[in-house]
Amino acid sequence: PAEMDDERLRERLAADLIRARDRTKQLTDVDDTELTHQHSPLMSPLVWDLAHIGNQEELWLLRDVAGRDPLLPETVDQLYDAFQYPRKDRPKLPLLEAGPSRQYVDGVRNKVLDVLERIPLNGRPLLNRGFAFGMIVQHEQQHDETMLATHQLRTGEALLSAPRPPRASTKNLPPEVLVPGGPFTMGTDVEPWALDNERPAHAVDVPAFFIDTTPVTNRAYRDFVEAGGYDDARWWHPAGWAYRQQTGLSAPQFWNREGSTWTRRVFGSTEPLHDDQPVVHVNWYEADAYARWAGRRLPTEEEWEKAARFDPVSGRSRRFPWGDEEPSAEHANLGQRHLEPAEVGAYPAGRSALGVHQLMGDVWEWTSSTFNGYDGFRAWPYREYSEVFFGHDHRVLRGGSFGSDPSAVRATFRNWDYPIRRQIFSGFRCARDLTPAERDV
Ligand code: AVJ
Ligand code: FE
Repeated sequence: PAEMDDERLRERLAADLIRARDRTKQLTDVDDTELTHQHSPLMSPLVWDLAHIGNQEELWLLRDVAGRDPLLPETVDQLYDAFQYPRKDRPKLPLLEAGPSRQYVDGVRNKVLDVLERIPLNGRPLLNRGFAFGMIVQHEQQHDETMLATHQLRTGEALLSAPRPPRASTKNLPPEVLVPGGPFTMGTDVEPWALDNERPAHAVDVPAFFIDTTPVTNRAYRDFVEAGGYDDARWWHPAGWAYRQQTGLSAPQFWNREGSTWTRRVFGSTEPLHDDQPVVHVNWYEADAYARWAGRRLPTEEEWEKAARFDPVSGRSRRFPWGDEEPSAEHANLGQRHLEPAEVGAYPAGRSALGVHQLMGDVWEWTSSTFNGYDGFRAWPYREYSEVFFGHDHRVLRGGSFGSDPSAVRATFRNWDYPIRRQIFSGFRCARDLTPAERDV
């Protein structure tokens, strides 16, 4: 979307809207009981996500951009405001039923495609380079990832299928990569669809550190489990230990021990644990405890972004680890092309300038940082996207998962969640400081 003329931009936006909707349809192509049932108190019924997708689209593209009147009565409209009712209470609300929800989102979309053909794309800041449409594409894709997590939480037979992810093509990678000290540019002023919390671009001086070449694997994490890591308070953040005691967590979500072998439930089927895939469905406390056990730590958000974007030759920050081109199937496991992370070493073409692999896709990566605005942050276009979440105990996740669409992630993208959450497609990689001897070199 950077340097396109208006005609091409319109085509691109329409194509992205249609692609997002195809995915939404796939995720909601279930019978009415499945659609309206709540599969976990952590999640909305799928029918809420569906109508909420249409409602956000109506709010921004029909009411705001095109000046149209609301399509739903106020009493129904407000049910789709995420801040009115928590997820756990949503199934009890007088929501639109399955059929009317589908009709509503289709009706909104038809009108939006009409608006997109006519509206001047440079008339207002909100429309600059198609931002409002890009924001709505990303919003739909974000809820699609949320609905994908709901599918993973369902019990019963799988409703989704996809080909297996690629196997590792590069083995024997060095375990860690040195990221040299010095300033780099974090965040962005130019990325056309960047959300407010990714802005502004600013220099950050990051001392030298080592970062894992790949995300932590099931094999490595299982060693922690089998070494009794869940029973040793030494490795845990105090709040994490309290949570672990209270809940009895003993392994990542969806893991099962059968005798001496481990299996994992993946979208309705039970599979052997794949040693070389990144661990997924761990919360921040589990990631933090593993890192301490391994004599390491989680990277800060600054460190993660420097490892992903910094090009030591030009000194500039890239849009993606591999360069400025949009993600393709060779670069990263994104876009729900597969329903699980790929083995580490499966995406050599997606490595960063410094040689760090699989920063984008596969699993969201927990960082040690809490979620806040960068210096110079300005809420835009609405405070409820980011600002209302600042200053709480949310931790930042980076890089996107196999369930994140390429249109909704980039190396500046910031996700966040509570440190106890693990129904998201979350994993991590570790980092460490240089030893005194390494510092002297
Ligand atoms: C950025 C993924 C934390 O899904 O809760 C969706 C995105 N904001 N609707 C979320 C979002 C409003 C948000 N995350
Ligand atoms: Fe939303």
